[in-house]
Amino acid sequence: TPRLILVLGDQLSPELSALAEADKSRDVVVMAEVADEASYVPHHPKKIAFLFAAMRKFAAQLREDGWQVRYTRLDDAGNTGSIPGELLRRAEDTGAKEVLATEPGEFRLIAALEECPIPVHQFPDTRFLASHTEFEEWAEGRKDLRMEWFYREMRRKTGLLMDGDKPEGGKWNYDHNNRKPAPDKITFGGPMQFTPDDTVEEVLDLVERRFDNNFGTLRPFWFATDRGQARQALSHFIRNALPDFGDYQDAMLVENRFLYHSVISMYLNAGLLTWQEICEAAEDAYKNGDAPLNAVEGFIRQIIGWREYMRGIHFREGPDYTRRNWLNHQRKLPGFYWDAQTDMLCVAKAVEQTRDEAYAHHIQRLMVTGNFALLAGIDPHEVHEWYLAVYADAYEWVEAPNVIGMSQFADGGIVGSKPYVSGGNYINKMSNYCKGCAYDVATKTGEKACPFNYLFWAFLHRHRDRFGKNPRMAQMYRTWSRMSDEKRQATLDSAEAFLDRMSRGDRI
Ligand code: FAD
Ligand code: DLZ
Ligand code: SF4
Repeated sequence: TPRLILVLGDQLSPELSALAEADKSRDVVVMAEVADEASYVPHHPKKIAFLFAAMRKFAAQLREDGWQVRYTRLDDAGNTGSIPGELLRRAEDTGAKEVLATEPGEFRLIAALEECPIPVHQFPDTRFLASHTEFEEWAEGRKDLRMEWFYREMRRKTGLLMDGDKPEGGKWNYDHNNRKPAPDKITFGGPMQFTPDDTVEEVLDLVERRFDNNFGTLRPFWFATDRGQARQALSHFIRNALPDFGDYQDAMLVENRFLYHSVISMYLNAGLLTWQEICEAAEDAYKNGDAPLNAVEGFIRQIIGWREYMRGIHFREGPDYTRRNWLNHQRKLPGFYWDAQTDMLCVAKAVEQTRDEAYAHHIQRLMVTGNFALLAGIDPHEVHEWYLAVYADAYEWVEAPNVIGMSQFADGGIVGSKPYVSGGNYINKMSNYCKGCAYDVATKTGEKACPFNYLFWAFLHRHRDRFGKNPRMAQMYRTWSRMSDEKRQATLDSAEAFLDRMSRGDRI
């Protein structure tokens, strides 16, 4: 009898462990577009279209490679609407008695497979560099789980940018060369864009029909949807943007949505690219003299460092992680996260581009929308659901540690040693948003003042008992204490008035 081989929408890799365990001559691959997966959060239409198109093309490739594939389209009559439902239906069709799967990236789906009436064997997802056990062993007994130490182990393990047992160039991390403010001119024209083929067009029509009310613009749709295209997008980045990636990693510009970023996370997370091919391409660029060490090291660190580390945290912390709320923040997510109707230009621009592209780069996510939510005391679970819905690269294993941990400090300091909060001056330094903003970044209190300015101090004040003793925040608390009583009071009054207006739904 055949066995069923489950391939999920973010498991589009020929080297997938479930496929490696399977027997092509006997087993049947199951892939399914289902309502449950498409609606556990209101995903951005571009995210859904990308996954469905990439799934259809991957299924066609598997058939060409000699696999039997049962593929369910969202509109198929008989679609049961869930992954377990489709497994049961296909088991009935084929007589299969068991399922081989690769462990999903979200606990809710892991649990659903465990509870499935037909036995499902979940094999480890070997597309990552660090296994769960390896991360556990690294984390075991450590007081603080700093990414940097984990990253060094991953450098040693892979040999990437290693000179024997020493890091290339003598240092592990070249970030002090990075983080330059936005340049006047960006020489990179942005990520490679692809014209939709017939498969993609068909999916776009489907998504338009079925997910018309979701936040996000579907067309123009330009993502790569198969491995070949994703590789072209990667080469395009390596050749044209990687050399400047390090310098301008933290910059933001009104008129440029991508700067020197790779815009490959959605491909990597869905399985169209591997971390190996990405990192090797970057390392080659350094070895051939095409890209400087600070750029290549910084880029490789994001992938074998941050990305793997975040996944480790997710699986170590468990399913309740997304419910953590260490700072007890309760405010509702304001409507402008969905309609960009705010006078704060930095926030409006980040939301607009998120709506149009299902993409924002790291500093927009962290220091604009994330920073604002944290300063304003928004319920971190609501923030988490927003991020999970709106970005094409978002799956809980990577989104939750970034949002709950890094951005909202709702885990109490597992991912970060201090919260990522700043006033308007940081945004002003790294971007040109403030020049065109209705608020004045140089003003600290009152109607015209940049809200980030007073919210920043009000946040520190509100959480003094939690952060007052943090040595990395001592300087900020000293500055706050040195302000005159009137200035402190004016700051707190401005913050309160602003948050009241926000909660009332006034335009702010
Ligand atoms: P680049 O800047 O070109 O970086 C290269 C690659 O490094 C990325 O493609 C990505 O694979 C990896 N990477 C970089 N930073 C991180 C990080 N912090 N965690 C994991 N991988 C990283 N990334 C996601 O893949 N999915 C998410 O849902 C997600 N949510 C985020 C939410 C918040 C609040 C923050 C602050 C960050 C989030 N990130 C997420 C991390 C990061 O912002 C994105 O990976 C990055 O913006 C993707 O764009 P890029 O491919 O152009 O990245
Ligand atoms: C995100 C997503 C969406 C929108 N739709 C599907 C789908 O219809 N079928 C499917 O197999 N996977 C989909 N996915 C990806 C899954 O939600 C993903 O595998 C889990 O969230 C685990 O990371
Ligand atoms: Fe954002 Fe403040 Fe600058 Fe306006 S002034 S763009 S709100 S940081």
